[in-house]
Amino acid sequence: MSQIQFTFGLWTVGWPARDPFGDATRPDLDPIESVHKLAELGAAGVSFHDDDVIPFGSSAAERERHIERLRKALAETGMFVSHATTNLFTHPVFKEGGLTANDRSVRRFALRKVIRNVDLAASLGARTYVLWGGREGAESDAAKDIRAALDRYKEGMDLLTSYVIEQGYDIRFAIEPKPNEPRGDILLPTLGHALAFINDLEHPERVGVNPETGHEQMAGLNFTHGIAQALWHGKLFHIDLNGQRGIKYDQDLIFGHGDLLNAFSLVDLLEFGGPDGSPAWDGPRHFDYKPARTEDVEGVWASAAANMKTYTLLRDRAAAFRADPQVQEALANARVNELNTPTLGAGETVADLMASDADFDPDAAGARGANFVQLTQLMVEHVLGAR
Ligand code: GLT
Ligand code: MN
Ligand code: MN
Ligand code: MN
Repeated sequence: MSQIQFTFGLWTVGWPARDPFGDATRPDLDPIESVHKLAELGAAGVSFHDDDVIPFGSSAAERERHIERLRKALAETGMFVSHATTNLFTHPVFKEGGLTANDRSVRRFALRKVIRNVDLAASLGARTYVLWGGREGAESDAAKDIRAALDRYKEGMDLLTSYVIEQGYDIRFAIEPKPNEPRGDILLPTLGHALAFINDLEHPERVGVNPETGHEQMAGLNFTHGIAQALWHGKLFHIDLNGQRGIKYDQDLIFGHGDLLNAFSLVDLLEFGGPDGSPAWDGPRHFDYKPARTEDVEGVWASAAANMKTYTLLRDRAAAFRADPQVQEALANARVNELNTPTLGAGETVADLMASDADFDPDAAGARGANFVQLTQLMVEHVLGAR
């Protein structure tokens, strides 16, 4: 099987494990060293926020120096830029939002920050630019006019897409939904909200989604279903893989350390869900997780490797699942393939459909088992390595 391209956010391994209740448990890492370390571990690329490589408030000369170091590390390691994005959430200026802050001067500042980093992203060959609107939201229903906020979000997206088109950049934008945290309620809280919003943009073809496993699962949603729908719309532009256990704070666990069965079905979809079992997704397998606060720096690198190992193991398990004759039989028993047959025959009319009523016995069909559970059990046995 072909080599999978794994990529990591530089902020993931670089998280010093400061949380709302406690100080950092690890030292800050030099992002440039992280590029080298991830390359050694077998990753193919990295993603970054402007502030991950160019500390907020850097002078023009410092900025150039930081960019030069990154360029050099990428050249030395052969790593590519999986996506670039903007930090519109750490500095207090963004406490009430970036592109949708009530304060117009903040919105203008946020747009300048994005545009500056889009230029950098283009110069580094990035083809995807992510927008995670963690601070775009509110805690008070009365304090945010949601329709006006969506107008301003659209205004920002329209400006950015027009800008990359004018500049001739080969860049597409990917919106990353999240229901809450850090804001009490975030705008575009799920994949579905984001997909609907994209339809109303000036250049919808330049905008897709960057869904994160845990963010959909925080909303109680099935991540595999969400990714399948994003693929169906042709809107999966990037992906953030991690783990989450149910509806609670954003855990950002290692991939597979949350809902393992959902991780299995996701890998099966990404790797084998295309025509004739080809991959359904040809972009990078990108991890956005947080090395647990309990671990030291060595543990950080072990956790980075664990993401890739778990993904690869699940890919192998999914291949075995598909090759198992008993699974094939169970798929047939569950009529999985029949769903690909159009509901009406070629040339059939509504009258033909209505006339077919006599051929069908709803009581008999209702009494028939659908045979779904056997497939779940086979999936569990494959995941457990019992088959
Ligand atoms: C932040 C967030 C992630 C986003 C990153 C992109 S930043 O760490 O929690 O889910 O993908 O801005
Ligand atoms: Mn997250
Ligand atoms: Mn993410
Ligand atoms: Mn995150």
